[in-house]
Formats: sequence, C-alpha cells, structure tokens
Amino acid sequence: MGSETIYRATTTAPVNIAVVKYWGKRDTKLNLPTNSSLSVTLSQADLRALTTASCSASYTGGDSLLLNGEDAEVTGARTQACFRELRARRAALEAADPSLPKLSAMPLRLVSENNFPTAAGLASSAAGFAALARAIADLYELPASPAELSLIARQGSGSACRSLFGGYVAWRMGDKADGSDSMADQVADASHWPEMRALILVVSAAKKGVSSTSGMQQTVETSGLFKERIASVVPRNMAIMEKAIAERDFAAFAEVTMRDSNSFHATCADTYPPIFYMNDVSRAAIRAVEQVNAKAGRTVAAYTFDAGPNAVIYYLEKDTAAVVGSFYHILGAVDGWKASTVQSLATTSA
Ligand code: 2P0
Repeated sequence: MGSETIYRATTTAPVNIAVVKYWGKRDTKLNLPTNSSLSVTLSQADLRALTTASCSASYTGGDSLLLNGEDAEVTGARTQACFRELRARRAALEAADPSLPKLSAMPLRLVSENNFPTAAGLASSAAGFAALARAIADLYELPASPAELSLIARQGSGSACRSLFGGYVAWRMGDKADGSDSMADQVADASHWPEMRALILVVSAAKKGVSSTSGMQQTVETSGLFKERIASVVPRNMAIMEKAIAERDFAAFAEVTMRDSNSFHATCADTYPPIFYMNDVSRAAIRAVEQVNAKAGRTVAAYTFDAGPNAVIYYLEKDTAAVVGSFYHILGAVDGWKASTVQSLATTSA
C-alpha cells in the first residue's frame, strides 16, 4: 500500500460513576492512587465518548486531537504517556513481523466526541481516555485485554481505567512502584444486576472551580481526615460494597454509596484551604433522597457527588415511580434547581 494509505479505527467508551471514590495519588506521574475505588458503568446509549484514531505516512504536522469539534492539546504528559505506551506495543509487533506496516512511526489523528454536553459537568475524561486507549489499540491491532488497556488509560486519567469494563468495576490500587498492578477488573457483569438505574441531576453546567487533579493533591498534603479515609474507611467500604453487589443488596449498596460520597466531601472540606464541590442545590438533593427513602419506608435511592455539584441518584427499576416522581416534586420548590436530567440504564457492557 502507498504512503497515502490512511489506517483507521473507531470505538466508543462509557462514563462510569464511582460509588467508592478515587481521591488521592501516591504517584502523580503514573496516576497511582492512594486507595482502590469502585464504580458503575453507565449506558452508552445515554453517555459515551466516540473516538476515531487514524494514522498515515501522509499526515503532516505531528499528532493531533479534535475534541468535540475543537483542536485540543496532545502535548500534555498524560496524553503523551498513552501515545508512548501504545506506540511501544505496536513497535514490538512490527519488530517481530517486518511485513507489518510501520504505523508506530506515523503521526496520529484522534477525533473524539461526547454525546452529552461537556458543560454538563460530568466526568468526561474517564470515557475520553478509555476511548482513546482502545481506539489506538484497535488501530494498531494490539492483542490487548481490557485489563491491559486499563493500565494505559489510567495514565491518561485515573478514573478512565474503570471505563474499559461494563457493569460493576473495581480499580485495584496495587502496590508496585511501576504501577503494573494498578488496574481495573470487573466485579460483576451488567447482567448480574440489570435493574440498576442512574438519574443524573444537572445542578450546574458551570465548570468546576478546583480540578480533580490539583484538588486531590491538596487533600493528600493537608487533610488529617484523609489519612483515616484511606487507612480504614475506604477498605471497609470496598469490602461491604463488593458483598452488596454480589448479593444484590440495594440497601447496603445505597448506604455505602452515600457514606463514601459524604466521606469524600468531608475530606475536601478538611483540605486546607477547603474545597467545596457541592452547593445548596446539591444539599437539597441529599435531603430529597432522605425524604424519598423515608416516604418509601425503605432505602430506594442513593445519592453520590463527584468533584462538582451535580447529583447522581442510583435506584432500582422497580422503584422508578417512587424515586423519579418524588424527586422532581421535592426539588421543584428549590431555588436554582433546573429539571435537566439524564436517566440511564446504569449497568452496561463497555
Ligand atoms: C472517582 N473522581 O472515583 C472520583 C470521585 C472525582 C471524585 O476520579 O487526575 O479525573 O485525571 O487521575 O480521574 C476524578 O479524577 O483524576 C475522579 P486524574 P480524575 O470517579
């Protein structure tokens, strides 16, 4: 084939929302976390990144990325780490089989789009780096498993390693200095507990004030509460959560989800200077979940908040009317509340 040949691969990757949160790095270069975490992968019909990777000897101007229609930076250390890892694996294949085209030497072009507004403040870096890693791996025809790709995506953005799997996914922190054991694994397939649903309440479309990357390092450096969180709170939450998922015990799943979100935001408040991601509408959403559960006489809904004010409410399909209807009714009276939501079949295959 001539030098004008364009090689191309397209893939999608889903968003994941953690129920036991990642917050803190022990190695900022390799994105190695201070604790394990666990998430639920959301439906790609609702939220996903769609990424095409291509390469050609005819491409000029080096590597490039078009993100939601706009030129984006590829010179950042994290993107470069992903490119380097994937190119090295391709180069090894080319060295073993000289008949293969030398894709590893060609400039890469990435085109990526989210099917949800980036302004919604949802964790888009997780789906984005997971899709980037898999699109290039497919382009290079690498025999890489989701676990191996999670090692690469992790270097782009920590939470991205969990978006290589569907269903219920753990990111095991590992203990090796080179990060070779800090990767994701699937705790349960989506089909194990398919009734799980997520309601995403878009409280604010504003960009968050403190980025996760810098916020978590400020927490690691200054919070005493954080030490307790990584030493005992998270290990306990991981154990209870894995059991709750195995037993499809929604009440236990919900309690750990809410406690872990509270614990994470408490360590943010204990950071010096403090970091506040939730706002008055977020807190109204917490009260609304408490009211919905009290009215039902059992736990039918669980809230969780990431590094921003938007709420994600987990519930089971059978309780849709009780949860979604009541929620809108209660929050309707809250000043600043916008009825902008995404409802998702939470568990999906990646
Ligand atoms: C999580 N978050 O487990 C937690 C909960 C936010 C709060 O993972 O620096 O964008 O790219 O590794 O993955 C957000 O942090 O941070 C995050 P980097 P990332 O989902």
